[in-house]
Amino acid sequence: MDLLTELESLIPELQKGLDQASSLQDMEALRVDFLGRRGRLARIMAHLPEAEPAARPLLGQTANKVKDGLVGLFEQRKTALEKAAEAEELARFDAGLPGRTPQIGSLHPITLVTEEICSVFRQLGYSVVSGPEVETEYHNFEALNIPREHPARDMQDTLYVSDGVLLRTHTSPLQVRTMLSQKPPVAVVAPGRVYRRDSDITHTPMFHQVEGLLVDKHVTMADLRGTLTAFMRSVFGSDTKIRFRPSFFPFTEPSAEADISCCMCGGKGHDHDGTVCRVCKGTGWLEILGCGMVDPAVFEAVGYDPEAYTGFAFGLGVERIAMLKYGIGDLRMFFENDMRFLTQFA
Ligand code: 2NM
Repeated sequence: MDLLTELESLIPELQKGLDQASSLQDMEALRVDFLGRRGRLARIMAHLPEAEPAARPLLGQTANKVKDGLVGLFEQRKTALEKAAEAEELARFDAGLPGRTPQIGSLHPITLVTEEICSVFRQLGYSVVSGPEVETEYHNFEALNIPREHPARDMQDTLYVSDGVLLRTHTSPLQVRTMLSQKPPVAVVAPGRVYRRDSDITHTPMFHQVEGLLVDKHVTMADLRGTLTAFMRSVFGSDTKIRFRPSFFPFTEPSAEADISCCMCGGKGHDHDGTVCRVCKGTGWLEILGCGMVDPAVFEAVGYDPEAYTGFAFGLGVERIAMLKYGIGDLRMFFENDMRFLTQFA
């Protein structure tokens, strides 16, 4: 067979091969066989130098046409196969199947309770403030009238970063910063993480606090009592009983602790068959927060005139409030991030 006939026969031969090809892999095998570097077309063209010089231009032209023809046939068949594959996939696709439900997260109970507490005070006109967790000894202790010899300032109780720098042990430095940067009247709540060198089943080295501060002319202990009573009834229910007991804090005078009637046993201290309440231990009362009238020494430290202004402040632990509110018995629940626990707050 002469070269010209051989060249021209490639087209129908490829057509036959393509008619039998049923996959993209078959196609690739054919492509290598016909158009590859050692394929049929290349092998025929290797004989070109043996042809009569006069026949070569026609052979060259024909080779180019055949090559274009082969490539065209490939493209045509490939498009057809791809279309068929797509159609098959669409036939398998069931638009009526339910979608995959994405997992949606939920807020951590500590976030929920912090938000609830802050929103009560927002409604009372307070602003919510935040600030650094790494604090100076001045903002965390000195300005709050906590003396050098106070046990809280001991390396035993406080996590020091360096000399005079520490992880805040309460959120009060935020109130100090607020008072240093603005004149009265001041009404703020300060939520956030606090750190203490303490770790056992009922203490974690990091926990959450909300503290609040109101400073103005003529603020009295009646304002403290009314405000904190309204707050505690909003979080624990409007028929919650409240009592204040005297206490001591270096930054308030007088100071008090506020209790609510036990939200587990309703203040009775036991259940219907006389079993002692495990939450209030039979007392009928639960300690909720510490509070007091801001000590004049704190006002002096921040440059407020203690003759002109008075104020009240309070502080509470968010984990404790969340445990009482939701009946959680183990502090470690908040830090383990067990999905069985967390999804209950969705
Ligand atoms: C408490 C109890 C009583 C308190 C005082 C202040 C400040 F900055 F105004 F002096 N902030 N927080 C305070 C008062 C905190 O926590 C149990």
